[in-house]
Amino acid sequence: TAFTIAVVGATGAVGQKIVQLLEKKDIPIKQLKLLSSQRSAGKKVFFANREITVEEAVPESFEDVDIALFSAGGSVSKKLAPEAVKRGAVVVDNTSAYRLDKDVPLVVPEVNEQDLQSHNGIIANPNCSTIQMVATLKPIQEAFGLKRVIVSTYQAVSGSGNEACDELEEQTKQYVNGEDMTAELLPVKGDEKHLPIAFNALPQIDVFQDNGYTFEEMKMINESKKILHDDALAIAATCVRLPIFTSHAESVYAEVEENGLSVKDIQNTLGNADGVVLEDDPQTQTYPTPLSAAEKEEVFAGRVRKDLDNDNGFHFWVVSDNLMKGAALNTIQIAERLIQNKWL
Ligand code: 11C
Repeated sequence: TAFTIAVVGATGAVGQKIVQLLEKKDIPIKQLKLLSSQRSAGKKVFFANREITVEEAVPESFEDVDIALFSAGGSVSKKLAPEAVKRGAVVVDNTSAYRLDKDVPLVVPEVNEQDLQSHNGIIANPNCSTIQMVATLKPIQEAFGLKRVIVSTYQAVSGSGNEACDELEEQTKQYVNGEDMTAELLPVKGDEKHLPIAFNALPQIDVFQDNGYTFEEMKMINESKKILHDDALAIAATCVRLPIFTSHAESVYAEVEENGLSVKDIQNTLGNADGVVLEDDPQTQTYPTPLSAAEKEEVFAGRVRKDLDNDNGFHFWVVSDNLMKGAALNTIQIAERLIQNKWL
């Protein structure tokens, strides 16, 4: 069987990657519908050597669609995902709109594929910084038990979309030309105050919550508990935006239940995990970086060390392409598993 697939938000940073990956991967496609806001409708996109015109996404767009991949912001998903489901489509949603809903599975296939079975038409794709972290935490949790996680992130501007990449480029030119940098977007689009990202580090991704954490930090915390099926997990996050175009990096501290483990135990566990590649050799300065992980499909881990004070604590470094495994690729992999397992 071949499937009719709709990509909502087809002209955005993630949508473009989804279209590229659909061309590369082997999901049999009967028809590809590229949908967007009214503003981007009419644009042409190349797919499999032919031009497809992007159409405005409306409820009727989803007639006869089997799988709808949404990546056009939470409000679009809230409005149109139920319309797609009503018309018989299964939705994989890349926004935060449904992630914490009880009847919506939140899935990283290597971690909790089985959760897909209980879907009611909508499956949520986790936040990019959550996906790469849980890909490394799951094998550790399974092998040794997981008590506490503390993570600090080093995140790329493409997480904030194509406009943020343009802003970083522009500010970089302004800075090296000795001009004042103009900041109109980051840390949060639409906020009153903006700060330059070029040659800077912004300890704010998304809006602040009442508890002093940002929404991005709370996404990492709440989504990880849900995906790892452990509401009692002790977990805290600090999310920082850096002037990097692609790939998020994370410094992760994980405290395990089992006593007496060595660095080798953690390295072996990460090295054997599905979708994770261990790059860890201080002797040869081998460790992943945002540039080395860009355009790759896997999650890369390195710098595994034992905490100097807590025998059950380990530190490591995790890097992955935020638009690939962090977004478009994980979305496609969810669709692939739904098809392979006949869970559509
Ligand atoms: C960022 N993690 O880097 C965000 C982007 O909830 O899917 C992804 C937003 C989301 O800004």
